[in-house]
Amino acid sequence: MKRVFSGIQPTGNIHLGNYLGALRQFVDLQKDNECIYCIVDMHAITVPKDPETLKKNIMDVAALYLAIGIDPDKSIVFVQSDVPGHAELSWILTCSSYTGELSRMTQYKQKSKMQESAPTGLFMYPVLMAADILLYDTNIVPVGDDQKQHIELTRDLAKRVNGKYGEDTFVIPEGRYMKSGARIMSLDDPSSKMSKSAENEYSRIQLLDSPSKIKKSIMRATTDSEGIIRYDVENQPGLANLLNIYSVVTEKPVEDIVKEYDGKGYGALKKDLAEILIESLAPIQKSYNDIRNSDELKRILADGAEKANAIAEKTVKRVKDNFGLGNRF
Ligand code: AQP
Repeated sequence: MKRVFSGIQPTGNIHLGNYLGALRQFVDLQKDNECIYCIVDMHAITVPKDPETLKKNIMDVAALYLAIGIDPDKSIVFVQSDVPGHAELSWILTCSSYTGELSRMTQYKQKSKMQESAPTGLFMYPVLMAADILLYDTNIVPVGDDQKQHIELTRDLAKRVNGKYGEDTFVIPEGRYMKSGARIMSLDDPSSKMSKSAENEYSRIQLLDSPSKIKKSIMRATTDSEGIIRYDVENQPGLANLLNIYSVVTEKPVEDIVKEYDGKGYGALKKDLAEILIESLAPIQKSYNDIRNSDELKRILADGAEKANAIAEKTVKRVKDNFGLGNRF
């Protein structure tokens, strides 16, 4: 059995990109692997957060994890800051990383631009992410396309440490990306990815959106003035994004959808896509509402933290031994 690890930030507004790019694979991977799914709250504070909102968002993500089909009897579900090993390993890895490689990270460059002095947490984000993954001797990391660079950095750090401190220090993980859906674009600007923090709420479909919000977002989605339905990412990126979403959700090939809507216009495609999304998100929303306020949720997270901690402690001990740290060998 392979070990799978991934996480999502409790920053609210979990959207279709998060679902189709990452969360969807979390469920499938449970069948044949030992899965560990984390709510990465320490990543969320790289940008200051209101404590009450953060607490609520953590429980929201936990409920969503279960609502989409993550089974706590099969997978470990827990909150990152409940396991001290993440912070501990993050420091050890920091000492093997370089400012040059961290400043080349695209996400850091995007999030820190326009700021005279960027928050250090934002800069260190990829090292904490590497610690999250390496702490569990992870083999597979299911993530969206936008995380490829961070996964490569994790692999580089692990190999660098292994070369210096012993090949048994870290297991080298691999990223797992969806063939389709790995990058869902924003509905109002198809040149950037769909994102939780975008100001315009109609730029994304959130998993808990009402039917009317879903309809509005899709009907308003940016397309083009060509008026011809075809899949052309370069010249008709907005339409291509809608076709992509349609294809991933219905599991129909894009070419079949293009044929089906030939001559029908964008309006018909958008109307049907909105209905499809409303229908496919309804069961997730129903289970979410059943689970969100149950006492069971806290128990599942406490149980998950205990199991995660048991694995993490062993890794931290091994890594500290290899580095010559501590006095409890
Ligand atoms: N648009 C996307 N398409 C496909 N996958 C995506 N992911 C995010 N956006 C898309 C994947 O979702 C997982 C969880 O993401 P996260 O919450 O840890 O962080 P993120 O990538 O920073 O998400 P957002 O929505 O883009 O948030 P903001 O706006 O705060 O930056 C990851 O596996 C990610 O690849």
